[in-house]
Amino acid sequence: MTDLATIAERLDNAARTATAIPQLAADAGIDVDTAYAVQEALVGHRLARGETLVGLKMGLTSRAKMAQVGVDEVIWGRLTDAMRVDDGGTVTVGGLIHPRVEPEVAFLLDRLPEPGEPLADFASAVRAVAPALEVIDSRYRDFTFSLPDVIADNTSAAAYTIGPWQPVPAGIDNLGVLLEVDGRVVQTGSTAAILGDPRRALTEGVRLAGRYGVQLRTGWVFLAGAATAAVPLKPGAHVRAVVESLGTASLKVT
Ligand code: 0L1
Ligand code: MG
Repeated sequence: MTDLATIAERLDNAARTATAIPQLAADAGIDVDTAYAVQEALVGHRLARGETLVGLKMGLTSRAKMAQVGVDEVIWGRLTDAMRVDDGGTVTVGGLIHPRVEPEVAFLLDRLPEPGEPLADFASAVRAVAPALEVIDSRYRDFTFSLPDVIADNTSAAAYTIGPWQPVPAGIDNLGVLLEVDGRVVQTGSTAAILGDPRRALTEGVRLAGRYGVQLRTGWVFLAGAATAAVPLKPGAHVRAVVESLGTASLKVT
């Protein structure tokens, strides 16, 4: 049996050296709850290096994503300031293993939502909404993992870009979403793919974070999840998420 600290260290090393590792959870007998403890220890390495926790992300919030990775449960991970790439900024794939990118919706939290609060009240908990891109990069070989493995690996979080913040529109449950690479549409979807309504990702995030003792904070970013499957990120590419009524978020790849 490998202890949690050792697993967190191996995942941290894998990310820092951009080296894929074998899955760890099955051999170590790690269940979902324990995997979240590994995730906390893993992100603890980043915080010890001076990074700051700035938000949460939801993962596997769409059927397309669940099917893509063969897992059928919503998961959450932690975002730090160092993962953020300016809108229009650059991601270097050399520091990543096998990165993929996906279009998302981001919330800027205002007041702290209560677990169990009705969906309709959440508009008042959110200061602004934005189109976003998330770069994910599993630290596991072949981008293959079990549910506890991917949770321990901070849900594959690597980088994210937020487009211009917008006032919360009346409805965000069925906005068209495009993912473009070099001006060509490579994925199409709708915000409805995010648990039927991206606000539901927030209610789920509040519930799950509360279960694991994490309290969301005013000013935190919340990535609600992908509206389409993720696509591989290749050097030289210009990637853009277009979300109807919200605008665009983009990044370049070197
Ligand atoms: O953000 C996500 O939906 C990713 C969750 C982890 C699964 C994956 O790496 O695709
Ligand atoms: Mg994502």
